[in-house]
This record gives sequence, structure tokens and C-alpha cells, in this order.
Amino acid sequence: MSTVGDEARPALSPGAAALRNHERDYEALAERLARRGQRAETVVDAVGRFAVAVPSWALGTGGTRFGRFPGPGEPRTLAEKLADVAVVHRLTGAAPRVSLHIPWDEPDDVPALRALAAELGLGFDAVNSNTFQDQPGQPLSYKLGSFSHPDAAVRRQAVEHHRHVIAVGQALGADAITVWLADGSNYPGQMSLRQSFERVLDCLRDVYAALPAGWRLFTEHKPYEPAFYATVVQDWGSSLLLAQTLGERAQCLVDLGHHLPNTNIELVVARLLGAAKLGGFHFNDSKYGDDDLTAGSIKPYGLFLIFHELVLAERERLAGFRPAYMIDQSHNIKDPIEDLLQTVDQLQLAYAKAQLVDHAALAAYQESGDVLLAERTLKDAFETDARPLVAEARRRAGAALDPVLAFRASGYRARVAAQRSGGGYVPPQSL
Ligand code: RM4
Ligand code: MN
Ligand code: MN
Repeated sequence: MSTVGDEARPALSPGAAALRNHERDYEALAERLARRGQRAETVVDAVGRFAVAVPSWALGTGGTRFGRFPGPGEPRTLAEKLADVAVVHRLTGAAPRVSLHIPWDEPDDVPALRALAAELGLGFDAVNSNTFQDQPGQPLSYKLGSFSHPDAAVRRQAVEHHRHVIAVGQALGADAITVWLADGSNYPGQMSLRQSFERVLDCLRDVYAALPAGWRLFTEHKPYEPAFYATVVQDWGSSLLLAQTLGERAQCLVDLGHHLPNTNIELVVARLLGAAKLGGFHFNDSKYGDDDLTAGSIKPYGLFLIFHELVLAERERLAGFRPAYMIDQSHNIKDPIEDLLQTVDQLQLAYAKAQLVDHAALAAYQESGDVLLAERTLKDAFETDARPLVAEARRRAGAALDPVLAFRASGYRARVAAQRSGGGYVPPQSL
């Protein structure tokens, strides 16, 4: 399998002209930063340590409720998906792990999958459960909920599924489970608003008790969809309540698309950080709801402000700060690999810019109440063209200066399209 990943290799050596241009851009920026008392090297090192997990459900073209327009060469099997993730990792140097969705990507042979991943230089991040759909052969239906279902037998089935997901994750070397529940109601009166939360909490207690040593449980909130009247875990407050009640190893996951319009997400992040309950992220961007668009495509400043909070937490070595960074996007009309490459680049860029904040100056302006200069300190970092820093971090990691262009030049998509023809793989509908 490693030969599939190898196919992107020739494109990694940029042309001499591209490399020379990069070196000049990097030197010019390093000189500019030095005048501001900042070291380019420090930022390059930090960006070199940044890593984000790729979701197993994002290697095929996503879709909407209205249709799906698959492209050529989409992976048909989990092995082919891993090969694609290896390409994303090779080109960015920052995507070394896969986040599996079960049963969408239930491995047939767990040890073989683990060995294949290791051969490709990949590992496994948090595993994701799925009780938002009925699976073929499943005895009881989740139509009226899973953990919140009025029937205890359905709740037991859902808990059992989570135990299974944990067992698969453990065998793969993962160390966390993300629980996103679709549970909720579509009409007032459909369910008891208080009891449904209590039931969810009870089931999560069982899942929490089943966590292997060293594992964490992430609760992921979402305001609506598919429950349009009341979702049980609808906001970060509910998620925090669950995590605080469950115990130290339960933390909250923030999916950037799971907030009502105009929510100040960086403030949510700061609150969870302050409570040592920020477990991880699902990165994406959105204009209206859970749009699952490319990170940084709609609100790049918001993404930067979120990373600013994360960099502060890192610098202060905040207790409980060990965020699991994952992507959760639906590639509706872009090539999935290209969209992932663009996403990782945007995340690296937001992280690099957040490193450029003059923290001492910002703290001083906050103390003295200089609103304008405090804000401008953030803008100075955000408006810096940090692309040479990110490209340099990738170059040092043996990855590509420009991942998307390197991918196109590699011809990988055309080659796998030839190899993967006739596949019956149908990726899950986007949610
Ligand atoms: C949900 C949520 C979950 C993801 C599913 C596919 O909206 O974001 O994290 O696993 O979609
Ligand atoms: Mn998500
Ligand atoms: Mn979502």
C-alpha cells in the first residue's frame, strides 16, 4: 500500500525557481519580524509541531440532502482512504492521524488495518460513534433517540455500540471517543426536556465507566439538525454540564459549525479552557449552520481568534490542555484531498499568525485600557502574511511548499482513478 502514498513523492521537490522565491520571501519576512522583536524560527518550529487528524468520512465527495456529485478515483475501501490520508500527511507534514467513524468505517480486520496505518506512517485519533442512523440488522430503532430514548432497551443497545467503538479504537491505538448525539425532538411535547437529558447523562456514565486507562470521552454539542425543535446536547453549556458531572476524563469537543449564527466561538473556547474542559475540535467553517465548509473559507479572523486562545493556553501551560485537533468537513464540490490540503494549510496559517501576537504588548494595553492598540496588536498578527513561515515549516518536515499545487503536479488523482474504477463505495451522506 505504501506505494500509493509514494506516488505523491516526486512533486515534493519544488522547482529551483519556486524554492529560490520561497527563500527570498522567508528571509524578507524573518527580517521584518526581527524588527518587531520576533523570531521567525520560533514560529516555524511551533508550526512544525502542529498536527490535525483527518476524518475517515471525508475522503469521498460529500453531499447534501439534494444530491452528490462524486469525482473520479474516490476511495472504495478503508485501506484506500488511509492511502489518501497518507498523501495529505506527506504533502503537509501535519496530518498523521485518522479519526474513524463507526460503523461507517468499521474495519474488517483491526490488526491488519493498524499494521497498514503504521506502514503508511499514520496512527488513529478519537473514534466516533454513530447512533444517528439505524444500521442494517439492528434490532431496535433510533428514530426516537438513542441515549435519550424512553425505552431502556434502546438505550442499552446504544451504550453497547459505544463499548464496541471503544474496543475497536483501543485495538487501533486510539485514546479517545467522540460522542455526538442526534437525540432531540422535532415537536414540542415529543419528549420530556428534563428527563431526556438525565437519560443521556446516565448512558454516558456507563460509557465513561467503560473507558480504558488513559482514554478521554468528548461530548460534542450541536444546536439543531436533525432534531429541529430541541436537541438534548444543544450547546456548550449542556456539554460542559455533562463533562463536569462525568469526571476528569470527560471533556467537550467544539465543532466550529455547531453554533447558532453570531456565536462568539473564541469566547466559548476560552470558557471551556478556563474550566479545563476543552477536549478537542472539529475544524470547518460555516456561513449559516453546520455547513462543513473549508476551515478559514468564510471567517478567517474568527479562526485566528480561536487559535489565539489556544496559543495563550499553550504558553500558560493551562491545566488539562491537551486538545485533539480534528477536521470535520464535507467536500461537496471540491476534490476531497485538495480540500483537506487547503484545510490543513489554513489551520497551519491561523496557528502561525496566532504565534505572531505580541503577548506582552497586548497584556500591557489591556491593563492600561488602551482599546485601540490592544485590538491593533491582534490585527498586526492577523494581517501579517505568514505564508512563508508555514511553507518553511513544511519544507523542513520534508513536505510541500504548496501542497495543493504539488498534489496536482503529482497526478495522484488520475492514477488512483485508473486503479479504483468500478468501485461501489458510497460515502455517507453529509450531516
Ligand atoms: C455531525 C457531527 C459529528 C459528525 C457527523 C458526521 O453533524 O458534526 O461530529 O460525526 O456530523
Ligand atoms: Mn463534528
Ligand atoms: Mn456537524
